Amino acid sequence: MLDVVTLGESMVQLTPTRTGLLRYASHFERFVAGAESNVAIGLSRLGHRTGWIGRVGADELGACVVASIRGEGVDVSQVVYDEEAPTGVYFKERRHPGLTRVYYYRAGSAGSRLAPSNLDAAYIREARYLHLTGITPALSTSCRETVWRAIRIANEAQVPISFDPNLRRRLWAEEEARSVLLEMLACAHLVLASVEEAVFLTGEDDPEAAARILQDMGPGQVVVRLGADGALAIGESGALEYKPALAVDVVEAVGAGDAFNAGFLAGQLRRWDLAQSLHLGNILGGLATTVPGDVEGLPTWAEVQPYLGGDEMVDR
Ligand code: KDG
Repeated sequence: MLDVVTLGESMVQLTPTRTGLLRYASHFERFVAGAESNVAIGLSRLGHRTGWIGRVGADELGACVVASIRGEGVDVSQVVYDEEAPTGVYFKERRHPGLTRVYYYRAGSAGSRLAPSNLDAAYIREARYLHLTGITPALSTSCRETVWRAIRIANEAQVPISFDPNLRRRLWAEEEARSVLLEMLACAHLVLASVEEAVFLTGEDDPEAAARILQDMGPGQVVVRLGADGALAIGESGALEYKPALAVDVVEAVGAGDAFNAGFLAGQLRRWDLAQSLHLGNILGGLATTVPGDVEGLPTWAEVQPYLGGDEMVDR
């Protein structure tokens, strides 16, 4: 039995070693990333059992994506290899410290051809959580249908769904995004949104008020990530919790939301209360920003102990 099963597209990510416009970049670092596999990896580092369902090209980059995710201890037994479409790629452009742009080369990719027939219902039914994002339904009609089939499977088996809207404006129009994300959100038990997404979905600028509006739409728990200001959560009882962010020197912030989600979910899996789960989420979110890639900064369970008030910080 897996703690968290997730599905989505993961890609090879190329990041220039220097800041500036991408057109001038000639040296790149290669990473593997995807919002959903990032969450699975974050949980796996903390000792949880996770599985990632996705589709990659039957090509070298597909082999790279799967080897990397498998190497992090995530189960990849459900991955489909597509003979007819390539693995997606994206570039990060670090325009200057503080501004990162993302350029996707994923239209028609293998990941965007994920289809409902790729889902094994039994695999999802046995999970403690199904984690979904709003990226997958933006990729293609078959991806959107896959998301709805996964939601039906989870609902029927009473597997709670955690959902991150992960708004990606480069992938779809705002109106369509808002309507699909709200439909998905209504089926979720736990929503993990950034403050920008909470405002986008509700039209409400105040994060707590936005969280309450989102909760009224269905989910029992709503978390709003406030970036450098920490995170807040509204629980089933309606009580509000808030925890400040971990103070770190930020190198690059992409992936911090996924890391937070992994930490928060780990807290929930350990049956911690909302405040403790927020704290763990903030620890992972903060540590993820200390490196250029999405997942390299994610801690093991032993490594989070000092931040939880346990052991001393020097390891010798
Ligand atoms: O959350 C980080 C992701 O944005 C990144 O890894 C790429 O999955 C990705 C996406 O679709 O934007």
